[in-house]
Amino acid sequence: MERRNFIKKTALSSLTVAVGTEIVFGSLIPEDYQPLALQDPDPFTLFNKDKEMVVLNDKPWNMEARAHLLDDKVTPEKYMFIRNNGLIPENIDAASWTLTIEGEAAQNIKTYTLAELKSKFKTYTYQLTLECGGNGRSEFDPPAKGNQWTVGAVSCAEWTGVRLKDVLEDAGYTDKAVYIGYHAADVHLSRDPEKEPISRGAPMAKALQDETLLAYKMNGKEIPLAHGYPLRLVAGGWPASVSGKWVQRISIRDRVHDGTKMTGDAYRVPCSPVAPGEKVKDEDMCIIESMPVKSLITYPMSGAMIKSGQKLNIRGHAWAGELEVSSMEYSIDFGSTWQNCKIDKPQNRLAWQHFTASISFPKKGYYEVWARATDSRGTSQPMLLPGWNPKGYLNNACHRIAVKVT
Ligand SMILES: Nc1nc2c(c(=O)[nH]1)N[C@H]1C(S)=C(S)[C@@H](COP(=O)(O)O)O[C@H]1N2
Ligand SMILES: [Mo]
Repeated sequence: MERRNFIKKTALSSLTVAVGTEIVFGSLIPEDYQPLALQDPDPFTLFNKDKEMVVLNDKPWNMEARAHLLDDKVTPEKYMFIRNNGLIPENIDAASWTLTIEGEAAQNIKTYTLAELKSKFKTYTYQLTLECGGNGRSEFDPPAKGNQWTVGAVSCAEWTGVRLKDVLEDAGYTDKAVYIGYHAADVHLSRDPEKEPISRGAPMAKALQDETLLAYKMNGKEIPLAHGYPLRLVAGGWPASVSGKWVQRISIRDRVHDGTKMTGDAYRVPCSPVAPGEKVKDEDMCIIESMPVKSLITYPMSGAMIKSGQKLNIRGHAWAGELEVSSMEYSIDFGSTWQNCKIDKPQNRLAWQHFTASISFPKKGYYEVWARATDSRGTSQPMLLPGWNPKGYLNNACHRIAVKVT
């Protein structure tokens, strides 16, 4: 009888408060059991996301936007995808948060508080495009393991912080420096404190770019918890995995950083093209650097209906990793012919660019609008799929929407 009285009275009363009504048979709830009503918190409320966002995984949390949700010129928090490799750190205290610069090629090991970073270094604000290396993975065949992102693992928010370059120069580094690697506060899914969920980085040249930030604000406010509060590395134009959230340490390495998800086949593609399904040895896989040219039609939604004789005004964004998008076109005949869109200059380097077009259709019926961007080196998006790769990265195929003219 003793053993059946599983739950303590005090615990029961707090559960009752949380559930908002009497828990009939509450005294029989096994110890350490969490009633369903308190499990699986609504992820949209939890992360301030719009209900139209799509949850791909809850352990860890991964969530993507749909194309039409990315219509804003600067992506608001509610439409920003979340990609976590581990568990979001808990009980963050920004007042005691520090960033340490260290590593084989660091002149000094130096630790800064957030307040020191903010007061010691000049502040910069940039719009920066962050796209997950696996965005578009769901279209590859044979399929690749991992989150089946469609088109929505991309964002362009406005980030404010100090330049990584200024901090690295303040700490000092030797001529042995080739790479930086980040170490962050998130927790491995196994909860093993010895393991890091992810620890990636970038060559010194990228680390020292003007736009590579240690950011403490997103869209003019403190960075939301899911996106790296209170301090985040932001390296626009590269796979977003380089932009370490919750960053606590930056190592200045004398070799290519070999942290978690830097080695093996992670965030790598075959150095030269392979046939779909082909096995590729790790040593024949190369680290992804600048992301490829890509675009997204954010208005209207696929499935738009318009009246015959009416023009359709489309809009969206285009980006090209480290490069600029130099031209933007659309096709209504499955890629046989292409017409120009109007494309704006980026707000700053590494920000996505906005395009518009006003489209006439020759007669009633079903159409698809395909959009194609070309970068400043003359490389265009592939119409259907780019080269297959084992991990399903870098799908920059033309985005398409269906339109009916009635
Ligand atoms: N510390 C830490 N940083 C991280 C990650 C992570 O799991 N932990 N995920 C990376 C990956 S793979 C991506 S695509 C981006 C996603 O950024 P977001 O969730 O702010 O959109 O964060 C990167 N930075
Ligand atoms: Mo990613």
